[in-house]
Amino acid sequence: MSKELMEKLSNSIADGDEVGALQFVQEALDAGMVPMTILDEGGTAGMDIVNKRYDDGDAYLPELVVAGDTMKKVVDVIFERIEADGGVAQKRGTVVIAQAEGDVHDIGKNVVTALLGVNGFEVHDLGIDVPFKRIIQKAEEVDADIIAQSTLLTTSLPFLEDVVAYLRDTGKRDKYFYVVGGGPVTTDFAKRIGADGWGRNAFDAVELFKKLMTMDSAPEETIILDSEHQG
Ligand code: B12
Repeated sequence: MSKELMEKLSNSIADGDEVGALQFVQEALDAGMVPMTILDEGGTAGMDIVNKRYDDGDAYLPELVVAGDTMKKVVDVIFERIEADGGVAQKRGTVVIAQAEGDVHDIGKNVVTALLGVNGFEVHDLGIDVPFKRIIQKAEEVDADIIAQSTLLTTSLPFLEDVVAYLRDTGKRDKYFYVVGGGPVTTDFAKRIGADGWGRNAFDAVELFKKLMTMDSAPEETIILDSEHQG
């Protein structure tokens, strides 16, 4: 039953059918499904469907935009429910997060931001297409513990490298943990640029951030959290 419902949800997201998508999310919540499972099995799956259509030439950018907007509404409803279900624990740490320069994708980053928020992190989300120096400025301003960058575009990868280089060159590398994620950001890339952590998805991001907050200094090797490909 829940599989069928998740299929209906992912198809309505892929079709950009907001009314249908919100109805199926509500049905799933009413049936007692775990909100983050709905997001993963219905929401992210829907983005993969429209992406396949795009790759196959059966959908174009407008369809991606409409599907993206529908997904955002679904994300909002799910996080309203998560927040209503339980209060935030004690503050765990301060995070500055941004989508890399040149990149306007923000659904995945928003999911990470929201999940960190309900897990007790104070999150300063700078949005999309953010020049790396602005991220560092904000981290200084709010005395952040963790700087997190996301990108879905291969062409924006160099801007992730710039953050580490700039922090190193200005003697500030040890002040912050630096973590990265998003489609084209491979574990090898994260290791090569000397990031402190990499997470596959928003769940991994939360576990990664919690782990870093237990550490006094940067880990010797990049911490990789990948709940989808364990052992
Ligand atoms: C929706 C979408 C769009 C929408 C974005 C709407 C929005 N507001 O975000 C629109 C239509 C605007 C768009 C535009 C473009 N897109 Co687009 N888009 C997608 C699509 C289909 C889905 C992305 C998505 O939302 N996924 C769902 C979310 C929940 O998953 P996610 O982003 O991966 O995030 C999760 C993890 O990655 C991780 N994570 C993310 N960030 C972080 C950060 C940290 C620190 C951690 C630990 C984890 C983490 O956790 C998240 C939650 O679990 C993808 C294909 C795909 N399946 O990924 C293509 C895709 C990303 N787009 C692509 C391209 C090429 C473009 C365009 C250049 C197209 C064009 N010709 O104009 C433009 C880019 C414009 C720009 N300058 O940025 C390519 C990128 C290829 C590449 N590697 O460079 C993709 C992969 C499609 C493809 N197969 O070619 N796009």
